[in-house]
This record gives sequence, C-alpha cells and structure tokens, in this order.
Amino acid sequence: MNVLPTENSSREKREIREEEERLRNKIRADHEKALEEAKEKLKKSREEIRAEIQTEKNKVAQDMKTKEKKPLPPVSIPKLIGISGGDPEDTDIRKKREKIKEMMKYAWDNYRLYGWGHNELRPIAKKGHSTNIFGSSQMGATIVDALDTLYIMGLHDEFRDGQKWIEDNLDFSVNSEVSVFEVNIRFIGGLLAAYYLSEEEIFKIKAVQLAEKLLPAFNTPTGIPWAMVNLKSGVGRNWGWASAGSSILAEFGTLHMEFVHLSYLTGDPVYYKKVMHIRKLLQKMDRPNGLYPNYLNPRTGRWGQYHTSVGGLGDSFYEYLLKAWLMSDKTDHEARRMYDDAIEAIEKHLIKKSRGGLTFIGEWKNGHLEKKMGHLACFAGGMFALGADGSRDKAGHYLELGAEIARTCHESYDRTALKLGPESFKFDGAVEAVAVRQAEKYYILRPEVIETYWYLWRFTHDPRYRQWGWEATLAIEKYCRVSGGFSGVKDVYSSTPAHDDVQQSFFLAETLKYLYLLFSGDDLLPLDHWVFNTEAHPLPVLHLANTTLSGNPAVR
Ligand code: DMJ
Repeated sequence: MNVLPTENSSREKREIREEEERLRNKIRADHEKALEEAKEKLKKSREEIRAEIQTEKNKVAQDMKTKEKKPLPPVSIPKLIGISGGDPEDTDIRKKREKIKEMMKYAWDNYRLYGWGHNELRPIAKKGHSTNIFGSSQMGATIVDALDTLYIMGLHDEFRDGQKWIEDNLDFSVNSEVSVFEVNIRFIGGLLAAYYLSEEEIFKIKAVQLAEKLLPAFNTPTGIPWAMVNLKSGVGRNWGWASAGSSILAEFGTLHMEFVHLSYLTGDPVYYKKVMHIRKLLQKMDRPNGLYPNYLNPRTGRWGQYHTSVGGLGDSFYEYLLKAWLMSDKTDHEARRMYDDAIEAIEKHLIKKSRGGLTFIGEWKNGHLEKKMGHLACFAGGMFALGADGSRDKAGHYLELGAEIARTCHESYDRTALKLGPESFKFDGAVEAVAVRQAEKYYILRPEVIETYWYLWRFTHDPRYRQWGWEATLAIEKYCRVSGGFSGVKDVYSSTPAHDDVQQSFFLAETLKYLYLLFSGDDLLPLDHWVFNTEAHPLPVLHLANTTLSGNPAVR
C-alpha cells in the first residue's frame, strides 16, 4: 500500500515524540531510584557502608582473578632435561654446594622477614628497598628473580611461598614507570623460567600480562623502544642522562630471548616481530670500525655518541646475539653471523694485553681506547667460551680468550683486601686490574665473574675455576653477610669496609645460582638444552626447525 509523504512524516514525528517521552520517564525513574538508594545509604552506619564497598571490591578482584587465570592456548613445552639433580659425588664439593644453598636460604628468609613484597631488601636497616628501575610500586622483584634458584636448589616450600605471593599480589595495572630492559630480564625472564621448571600456568599468564604492558614502549618512529614505560598509560621516554635522547644498545638489544619465548608460548607473533624489527634495523646501519655504538636515537634512527663497550650499556646485546642462535637450536644463522662479526671487531679494537700479560677489554670512546674494564664486562669470558663451538674455525682461540678474561677478572678480585672485585679497574702504566677512583671501588654482589668461572668450568673442568669460585664464596660470606641478609660493600681495598645496605635481587637470581651450579654436576641444566638469559634465568632451547614464529600457526 502506498503511503502519502505527508502522512508518513507526521507518523514519524509522533513516533519520535513518544520515544522521547519514554526516555524522559526512564531518566526520571532512574533518578528517583538513585535518590531513594542514596537516602537508604545515608541511614546506614559508616561501618555498614565500608563493608558494602569492601564486598564490591572483593567481587571485582575475584572477577579479575578468574579472568587472569584463564588459560592461554595450549602449546607443547619442549622436553625439559636436567631440572633437578646435579648432586656431586665428592664429599667436599657436596659440602660446598650445601653451604651455598644455606646462603640462599639466609638471603631469602631475611627478605621474607623484613622486605616481603618490596622489590629488594635493606639487610641492615631491615626494611624494604627499591630503585627507579622498578618504578614506584612494590612488585616483589626479589621474589620473581629468586624463584628459579629456589627451585633448582630444591627449596620447594620457599618456592611455593613465592608463587602464592605472585598469585595474590603481583599486579601490573599500576601507574608506575619501569625500565623495559630490567623488567624484561628480571620479571619476564624470571616468570618464564619458573613456568618452564614448575609448569605452573600462573607464571606464564603473568609473564604475558607484563609483556602486553611493555608493548607500547615500541611505539616510536623507528620501532626502537623507549628505555622506560608507564605500565598504566603506556607513555614511554628515555633516560635523561643518555646521549642525545638515545635508547641504549644493551637495553633494546636484550629482549630477544624472552620475546621469542613469548611468541612461542602464546602463538602471537607480535613479540617476535618487535625484536626482529630491531635486528633488521641494526643490520642496515653503518658501524664505525664494525663496532656498534651504545646509543641510538629512537626518533631519528641515528647513532648517538660513538661509545662502544662490552661492559655496561653494550654487554648483553652481544650476549643475546649468541644466545638467539643457541636458543634456536643453532638454526638462527643470521644471529650467529652478527655475533661473529661483532666480536671480531671487538677483538680488533677493544681487546688488549697489559704489560703484565693480562688480557682486558677496554672501552672505545670517539676514536680513543680507554684502558678500563668494568666488572660487568667480566661476563664476556663466559660468553667467549660459550660461543667457541660454532665459531668460524676459531673454537680453540675463543675458549682461550674466555680463559684469559677469567684470569684477568680473578686478578681484579685477588688484588683487593677483601678478595672481591671492584666495579671497574684500570690498566695504566704500573696499574693493572686495580680500581683507581674511590667511586669505582665498590662491590654490589654482582655475578659476572662467577658466571664466567661457571662457563669455563663447564667447558674445561679445570679445578682452578671451582677454587676461584670458592674464594669468592668465602669472601662474600665473611664481608657481605650481615644480620639481616647480604649487603654490598663500599670499598674492596679496605679491610674494614662500610656496607651499602642493599641486597640486590640479582644476588639471588644470579650470583648464588652460578655458584651453586659451579659446585653441581653438569647434568643439572645442561647447556645443550638450556640457555640462560642475562639475569641467569634458564630458558629451554626451542627446536623450531619446521616452524616459524612470524605468524604461522604451526608454532602452536
Ligand atoms: C644483572 O641485572 C644482569 O646480569 C644484567 O645483564 C647486568 N647487570 C646485572 C648484574 O650485575
């Protein structure tokens, strides 16, 4: 039936009027209801109102937990070899290993008592401690960092206690600005390792939740991430001190291992794509003398200051090139090539022998070699040894180079009053492997020298590495153990050192783990099945020969 246009429009108008009236009535009714409820509320006591709010809060928290615990898509976990054991046959070695376990328990128990939930511990003041890398909220960094060490040592009650804290308290929806690098290596690395060792889903879920919060850091004109990101707003920025607003090589270059595992476990290629983009960008850039400068501007994609080091600011970038290859079951040839090229340039320009015959790694600053080596650079002894097999026909050479670096770093310990190494040491005329400036004489429970001893021990079984590791253990026990845990010392050349009153989370994650492994059999976490991230969190080798992480569902 045809309807005339005038009839049509007047009917529409009537319908609109009726609809408006219905809406007005609904708003009026809602208002009246809200007023009635408010009046009712006002009749209630403060306690009643508080209780109601608490009930609402609990409901929201419960809903969140149910949501959080939703399992991720199933993925086959690589076959895990050697996650326990390693019991030494020799009684003396067994006793030493027990002692190290006791030190771990002491560090953990004191943190449990005085710093629980805080990021780190002040073992003398006996209270929590934190720094800007963890942002402004209490994220239990020590718990997350220590979990896999507890597991490996068989401290299962402590492990479960940590797990419970994580289940109930670890929350990344906080208005807090964190270091992308630090939370990646300590939190994502720690959670992934705990997941692989224990197969408890919660660790995987938390790792993925945190990774999602880090992704906005990659929203830069080049895709090179900011150093810091606010977990709530996703706003990123760089450290104020970094050359010309640059991001740091060792920070944006130390994400690969964890991000590849995240893509593997979730089936989501986003993480893999982010780190591969960084790699591709670096490959395209010119490198002065074949060296990678430590600073790169994420807005322009240009290098900042020409400063290259194998210690702080550069270190773990090289480590992750090698480990990307190892972790891919030696199939990521591109990573291996980049590693080989990089260390050839490093050897040519940065590695020298002192007059006294000690091999050291200096730092390249604007065309000049600074003959100073940081404690952080001592990890490279282990890296050279680990990369020896698979190098361009120079396996013997790199194993030897690793051993020389281990010897130099041992000398830096041996030439102090405490037998603990300084933060950095010089090679200048008569000065060899000794810190000169007061500000470089501290030891903050760092792991790198012990890490190198352990790798060299695994590859050579030369008893000197266990001997050197034991010397360091005794020195830590004597000078760093205090009434509420373990503390760093301010001057390793003073026989009565002052303490810095910080028990670093990496002491539990790395230093004690490497010591424990040094006095364990090689069947505990064998190196052809496990690759340790730069915070000593073991991740399994992924046999990805027939799969791809860049979006192919075959990865599941
Ligand atoms: C750790 O957090 C990691 O080893 C990192 O790669 C460098 N520094 C500390 C320990 O010294």
